[in-house]
Amino acid sequence: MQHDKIFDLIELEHKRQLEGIELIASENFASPNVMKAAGSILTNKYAEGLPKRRYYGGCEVVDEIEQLCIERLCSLFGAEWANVQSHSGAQANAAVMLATLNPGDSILGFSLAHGGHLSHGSPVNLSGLYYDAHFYGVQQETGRIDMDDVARIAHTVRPKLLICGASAYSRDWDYARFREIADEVGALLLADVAHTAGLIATGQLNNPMPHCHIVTSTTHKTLRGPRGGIIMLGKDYPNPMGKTTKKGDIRKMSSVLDSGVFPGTQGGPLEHVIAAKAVAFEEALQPSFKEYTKHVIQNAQILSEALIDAGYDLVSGGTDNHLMLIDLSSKGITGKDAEALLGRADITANKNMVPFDTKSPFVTSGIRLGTAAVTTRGFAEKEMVQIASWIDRVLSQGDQEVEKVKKEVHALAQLFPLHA
Ligand code: DSN
Repeated sequence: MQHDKIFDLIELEHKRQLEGIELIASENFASPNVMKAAGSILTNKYAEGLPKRRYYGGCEVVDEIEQLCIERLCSLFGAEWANVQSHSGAQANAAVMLATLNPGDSILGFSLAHGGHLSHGSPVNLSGLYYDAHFYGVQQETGRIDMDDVARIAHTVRPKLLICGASAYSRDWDYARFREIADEVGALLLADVAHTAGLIATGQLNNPMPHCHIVTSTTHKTLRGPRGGIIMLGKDYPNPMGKTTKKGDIRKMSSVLDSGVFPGTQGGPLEHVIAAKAVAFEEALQPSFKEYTKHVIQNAQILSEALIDAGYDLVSGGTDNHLMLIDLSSKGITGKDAEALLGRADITANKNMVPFDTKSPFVTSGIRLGTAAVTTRGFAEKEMVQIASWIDRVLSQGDQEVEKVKKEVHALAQLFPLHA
């Protein structure tokens, strides 16, 4: 059989992951078992529908796999119901909106320019094109969301769907207050915990499940699973159009959400990925995963303090979770250039808008860093302090330090083999 160049490229990417330092806040390293399931023969199977209610024959085995995945996810988060078929977090959000809103209904989410997510109403995303999207942001002085401001905007906009959750916000969320506001204006409350899911599941951060009507997430960030999305129902289940109904309406709500996924936004589920999600959820139920998530937050705090000591401005002055946003405005370097310089030293991070940024999303004034991946690798306090020092050397001295830092990065990475 002819050799396929794709496998050479996969090996090159493997080398890149082994040799460098991964600080992209939305990335992690899935376990060999998660990757084994994701790369399995389950990719051959069509299974449109839900366990025991499929449109194809031969689904007896994948039914068991998907059912186990749902059960593990519900026990991980204390959820009453879950759908594990969404191919991604953005698609999970699209499915929720399709299921619960009419085109043109108003939604209120966290501004993308302040750290929110594309799928929460950005004008270039389906959520902003089909719905009437409004936004809350952070306060300029504190870099934090002001809940009185959220309430004020919600009372003006009267959204059908209020969304909490972010891609670049380093502080925890007050889900209880969000719920009060949602109840005041008659909105459904959606928490998208894509970034913080693993930290929430192990009790390191506030839990949205008792407060939010619907919770979506990805499975590949702090949850350390395969790339994918999930939808869960929390404490109560109002009917899909936001009218008040008695508690216990879970069957109705779950069935509209199921339909939002299939046939609303997707066809056949990826049963190989669902199997990999099930493996990851079982891993996340183990005590060692709780220890891991504690270390993720400790490492983020050590890294953020070391950066502040080195003279860097962090939005909101620090972090409660796994990520931080460096505002480089006072350093005379853009996010774009910082990302490129760090990349040449094999330190991978991403440029990111900071709140009230004067630069475009392609340039930006910020860099976002996260500790989920390096913590999986085994990095601890000493390595975090070292990373802060490398970032400072590269960003403040530029070209002359890049090659030297790169050698040091490779030397450290060799000491922490992936999946040793
Ligand atoms: N692109 C992801 C992130 O980096 O946060 C969110 O979808």
